[in-house]
Amino acid sequence: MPTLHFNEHASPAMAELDDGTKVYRTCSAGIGCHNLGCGLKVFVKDGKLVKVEGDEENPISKGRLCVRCLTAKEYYYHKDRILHPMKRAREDRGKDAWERISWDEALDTIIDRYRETVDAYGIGAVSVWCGTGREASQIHFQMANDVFGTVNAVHPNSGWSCIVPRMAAMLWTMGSSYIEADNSIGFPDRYDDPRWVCPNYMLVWGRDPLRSNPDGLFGHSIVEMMKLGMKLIVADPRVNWLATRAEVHLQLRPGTDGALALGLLNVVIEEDLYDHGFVDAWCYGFEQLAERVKEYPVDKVAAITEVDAEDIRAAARCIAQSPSTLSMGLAVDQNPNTLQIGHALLSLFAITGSMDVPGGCFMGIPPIFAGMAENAPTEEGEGEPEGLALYGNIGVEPLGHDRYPAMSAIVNTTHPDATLDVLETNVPYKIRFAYVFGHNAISCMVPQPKRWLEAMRKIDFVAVADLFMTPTIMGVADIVLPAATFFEKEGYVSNNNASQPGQMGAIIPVLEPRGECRADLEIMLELHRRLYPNSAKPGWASPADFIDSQLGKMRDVDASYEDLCEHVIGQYEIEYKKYEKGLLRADGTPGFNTPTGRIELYSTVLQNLGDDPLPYYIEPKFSAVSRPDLAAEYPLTVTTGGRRFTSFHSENRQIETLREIHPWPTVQIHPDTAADYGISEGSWVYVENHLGKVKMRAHLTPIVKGGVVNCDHGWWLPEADPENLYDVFQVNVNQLIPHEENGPLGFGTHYKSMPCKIYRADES
Ligand SMILES: Nc1nc2c(c(=O)[nH]1)N[C@H]1C(S)=C(S)[C@@H](COP(=O)(O)OP(=O)(O)OC[C@H]3O[C@@H](n4cnc5c(=O)[nH]c(N)nc54)[C@H](O)[C@@H]3O)O[C@H]1N2
Ligand SMILES: Nc1nc2c(c(=O)[nH]1)N[C@H]1C(S)=C(S)[C@@H](COP(=O)(O)OP(=O)(O)OC[C@H]3O[C@@H](n4cnc5c(=O)[nH]c(N)nc54)[C@H](O)[C@@H]3O)O[C@H]1N2
Ligand SMILES: [Mo]
Repeated sequence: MPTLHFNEHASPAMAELDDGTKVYRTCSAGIGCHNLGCGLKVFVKDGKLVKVEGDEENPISKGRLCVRCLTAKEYYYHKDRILHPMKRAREDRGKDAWERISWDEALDTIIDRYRETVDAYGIGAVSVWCGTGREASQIHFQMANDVFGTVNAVHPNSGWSCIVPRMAAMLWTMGSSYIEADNSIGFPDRYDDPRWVCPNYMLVWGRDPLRSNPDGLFGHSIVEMMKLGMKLIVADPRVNWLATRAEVHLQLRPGTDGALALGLLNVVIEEDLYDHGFVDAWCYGFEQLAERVKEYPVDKVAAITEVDAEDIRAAARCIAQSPSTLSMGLAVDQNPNTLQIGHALLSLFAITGSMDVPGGCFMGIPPIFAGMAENAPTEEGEGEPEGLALYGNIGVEPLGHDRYPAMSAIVNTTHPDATLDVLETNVPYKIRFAYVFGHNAISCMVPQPKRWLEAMRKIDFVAVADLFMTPTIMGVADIVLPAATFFEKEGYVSNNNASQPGQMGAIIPVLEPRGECRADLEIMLELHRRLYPNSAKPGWASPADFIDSQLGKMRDVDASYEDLCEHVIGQYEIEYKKYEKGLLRADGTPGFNTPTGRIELYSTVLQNLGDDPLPYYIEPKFSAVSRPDLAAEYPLTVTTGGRRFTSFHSENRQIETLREIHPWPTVQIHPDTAADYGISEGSWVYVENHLGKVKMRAHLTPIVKGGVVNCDHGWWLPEADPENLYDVFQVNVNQLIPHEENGPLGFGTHYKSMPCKIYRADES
């Protein structure tokens, strides 16, 4: 039985209008996005892009589209797109001194420099860098391993503070891959399916899904479920749209999430609101957890978090009404307390009987079943990444895993912060070669970006593939490759690699590549061909071939790229209550995929990794409580990164319509706080702390908590001087974020809770 469901009544993948305009149905993989696969109708006439609209027949987005896709025409035709490969002499790094070259010269140079590096210094000197949410990030680890033969895949997000800490908590304590709020995404008739139950409550924690559509949750599905009766509890220092509609808004002091989560557990256990049957049958360590949460009585938690004690009690009583569900976001990761916050929140939903039930928290298929471990070699050596095997790198650990061994247990990249240490010290060895794709470190991902810029400049050779020039390219690259948009290439989108129920959608090339642009996958296959001319590796002949082989590895996805192209989108279901049916464990027995076979409220995995097996609270390291000395000079708290519709990280800053909507880097300030500092609406201000300062425009709004300011992230000014790196160091808030202040196992950091002061720019 095929598990991928295609709607046989849907419109064809392409229809022709009377005037000859072709209307293609396809899915979006961006203009930078989280792989949800919003449905698009792309209107093309005489080979020219006319407009993009939402596809009403897409079962997830149902015709809705955000402003980034609606302005995709501006993006595709933008005058600043990189259209040809280019080179620059190493001594000209930082200068706008590019020379156009052919693809052959670009690829040969990359290969020559790669071979020279490996011959002279060994494979360790090679690194492959990537960001998030684009095709490149789908293939990053695999290409580092297979094509470049290195274990040093770099994703330099301090403390891997994006999804990975949440996934670690999910895997280690619940034995699950990604756990998402059940929004009936896999059923063709969605909310009408009788197997689905509407959650009583959704706890939205440090996430703004209406804007971010993150990690497999199409934000608007929350609104759809609210219309069906679901109520909200929101934990966020800002009154975002969802918070204004919540039964209880827990407007916590940034970074105190751990205390709040433990306080909620305290109420649920103290008031006996938990599901005794489920706890007795399926949970491990309840007594110890109950002891631990006694350390977090509500009044103490209220004092730590600045949330009213009655609100904490009220929220806990709501959440305990099973089935309820959890939508937790980036604020969980961007905190050194991250694993404990994740563990505590998941435990809350476990003991109240909302784990893996209809309308609860949907447990993902463990990686062993989901094809996510695709690059793991078998015992026979089959499927070993060609490059890794050639260089004897099988089993070698990426940089930084000696210091942070827990990283190895969840992800195949170097430890982000340890990577900067290696670059700065050349210990244990110097990194000399970097291939970078889909990633703009200096504007967006790294904290203390001036340090990273200097450190990356020490790398002997850097090649970057991107669609636009960026501060990172201008600062460090020697070769630039022109990347293709999703209009110009083959691809697919899936919900967490089919470990969650959801959709599998085709990205269909509907336009000729502009200039000499090429898809990242195509570039990688070409490098592979040139590096391994005798390779007959199945699945590496063409992008479509590669996509077929990827789909083939996913559980039960019995479709080819051609099938996807024909039907545009398919959905697949995954069962509820998998723990009762033996669907979570490799041995096929009922239970959870943890060492004890139960949900581990007391985590034997965390214990083995050297951390406390029970959740606990860490006060943010630079808060007024921890550092009164800093607070004297920097009395406010800055939180960063709340998503905007108009940008995907540092992308889209050159799109005129989007800049018209949101023209400048902005800091949101409560009007009372602004009045204290004589700041008026629209004025330019500095936000500063002991690490650096940044200039932004003030927006006075009561949606931020008093004493807290919220800064945009990912800013640079494409219109500014390239040789001043597009003013990135005036506007990139990451100058206020510290390097390597991670949690005990190396996860999380302070992107969302740092001290600062704020003053008018004309006063400086
Ligand atoms: N202060 C603060 N900093 C943050 C965050 C925050 O909340 N606060 N969020 C963090 C998070 S969660 C993340 S994931 C990181 C993201 O950081 P990054 O993933 O590095 O994101 P971008 O800066 O947008 O860089 C992506 C680059 O890829 C290019 N690009 C787009 N599509 C393609 C493509 O198909 N091929 C190629 N080759 N290039 C392409 C874009 O033009 C852009 O230059 O930022 C982190 N930084
Ligand atoms: N348009 C757009 N969409 C995106 C992205 C983008 O750049 N633009 N980036 C993508 C990526 S890579 C990611 S990881 C996701 C992230 O998307 P989300 O998980 O939604 O994360 P954010 O938007 O950073 O923040 C969500 C909320 O956290 C709140 N918050 C701030 N500090 C704290 C705190 O200390 N505790 C709590 N509980 N809440 C806090 C903010 O006020 C904000 O409302 O979005 C993805 N989607
Ligand atoms: Mo992210």
